[in-house]
Amino acid sequence: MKCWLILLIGWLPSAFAVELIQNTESRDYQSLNGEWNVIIDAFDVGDKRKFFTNTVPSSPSQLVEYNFSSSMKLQVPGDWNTQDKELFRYEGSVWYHRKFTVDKRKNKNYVLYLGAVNYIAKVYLNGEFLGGHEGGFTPFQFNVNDNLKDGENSLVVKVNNRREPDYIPTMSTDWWNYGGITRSVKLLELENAYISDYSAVYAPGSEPAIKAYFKAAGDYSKKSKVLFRVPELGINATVALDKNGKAEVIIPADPQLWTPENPKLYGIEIAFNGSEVVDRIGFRTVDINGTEILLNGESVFLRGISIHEESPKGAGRSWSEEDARTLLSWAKELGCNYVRLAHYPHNEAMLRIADEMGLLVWAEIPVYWDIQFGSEEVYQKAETQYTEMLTRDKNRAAIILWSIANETPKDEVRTEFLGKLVDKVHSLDPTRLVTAAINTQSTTEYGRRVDDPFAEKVDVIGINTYCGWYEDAPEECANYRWVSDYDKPIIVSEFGAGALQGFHGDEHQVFTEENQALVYRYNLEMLDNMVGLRGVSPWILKDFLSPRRPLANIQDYWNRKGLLSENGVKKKVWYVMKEWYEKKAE
Ligand code: GCB
Repeated sequence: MKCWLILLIGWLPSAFAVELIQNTESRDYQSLNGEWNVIIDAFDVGDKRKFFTNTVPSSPSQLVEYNFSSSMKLQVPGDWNTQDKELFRYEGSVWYHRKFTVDKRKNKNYVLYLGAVNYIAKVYLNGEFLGGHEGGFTPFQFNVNDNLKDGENSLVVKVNNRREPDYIPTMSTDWWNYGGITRSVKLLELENAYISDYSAVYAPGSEPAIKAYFKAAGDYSKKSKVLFRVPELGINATVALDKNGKAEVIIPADPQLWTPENPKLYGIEIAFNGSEVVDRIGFRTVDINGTEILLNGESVFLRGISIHEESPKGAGRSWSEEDARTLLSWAKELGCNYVRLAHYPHNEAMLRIADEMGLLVWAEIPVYWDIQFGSEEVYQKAETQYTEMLTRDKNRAAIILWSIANETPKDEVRTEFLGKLVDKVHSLDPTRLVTAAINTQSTTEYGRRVDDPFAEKVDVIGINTYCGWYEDAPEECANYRWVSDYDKPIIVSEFGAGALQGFHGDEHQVFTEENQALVYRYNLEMLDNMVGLRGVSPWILKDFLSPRRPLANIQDYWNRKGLLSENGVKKKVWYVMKEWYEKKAE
């Protein structure tokens, strides 16, 4: 295995890799979603046997020990675990294959885009290796101009979701390790020169403006003019690219600012070299002042909920707009103006719909628990995952918080690793706040003290605390007093308790709906007394699958801390939380 890993590092920077293309939905593309043939390869024989060549025997005497066309089928996008019983707990390699036809045109750039593959992907087009990707929740792409054929093409993706110590996340997580091609696959047909990336942000001041950035890719040497329009703001600007294909402009404009109450999005149009990209972007500012979080200069309290990217109908990775709407509508119904998208980058639809619905977002990568903080290689992986997420999502007004890590040990090596990542994220995006979920507070006579030196580095402190569940009796939580060594806003990024929906009993019997509600009531009293508290995102919207939750007849491999059951039935605690948010919103 190690040997394979060393090879892997070597092939990651592939010659075909291109920089991430902003807003692929707005480009011309052929969807490669649908049915793919797959071969389960538990012992990894496929590389040696060259599954990627999709060889069909040319005579009855030729021995070929695989055959995609007669093998089982899986839907893409989709995790494999919930599509086939045999794959429910499978962790290993699966080879995916599909054919597609292209009417290949001259002077175009063809880019193969994969929205997410968990965790390692190796991609082959017509038998040729395009490159690989590591990291289960961010997009990647390859230029396929040279490999793409006019007519029929054969695409093979080897996917491996085995957990390894030097991965992010690493060996243990409290969620299901869904494998597969979990988000959309597209063949983009772009012009010979195209705008690969752009951003538009609000620049406040006595003369407010929109600051826009454009980056061209492909053969842009002869094309240097970008047309940037925001019709509703009267912006119609021609922008010249520099010799590196980049441009930055500041255009006076006074937009209506995006807020959860009025999530105003402006249609923007970017025309370049005969094609146009359109987007909908909100403009707002976010800042801190002491223990306040300021949205457009006004103090805001974040009424939130944590969410896993799991189907509203039960098990399975969700990826569709429909699922995103259901999950986020539940958050709205609860009275939220904020969601914590745990514990990894969610699909793009979640962010776009959060923009549309007016839900502020905490986004994060799976630097979760005890990863290999001492390894420079692992650090580079974290930077890559962050850069990929941030590049994809930087135009979403909803995102105000980039979270660096979740519940990491309080030691120097980790603090150095995370501190470096904070600096990196700030340098990539100076317009948003950086946070982290920290669970390493010291105990005092009256409660807890926030004194983790890493808290020094972040703008907003996230606290995960399970008073009344993993520690202390529920009643004790009400008397808890929190003190912080830092004059910074605090978000209680997690608290909670488990309950099996429909299981009723005494308030002190664990896993009853009554007990869960009791734990919440006392925790909410604790939060009412918390100095510097500027938001909460209880754990969690709905029950989710986890291999760490084996208790038969109660958990059955579901983490039961949802306010909703796995398929959306409300537990008593839902109403406790909703009532608190109603009061908070007054
Ligand atoms: C945590 C973790 C979260 C778990 C949760 C739990 O602190 O951040 O991923 O699922 O606790 O249920 O124990």
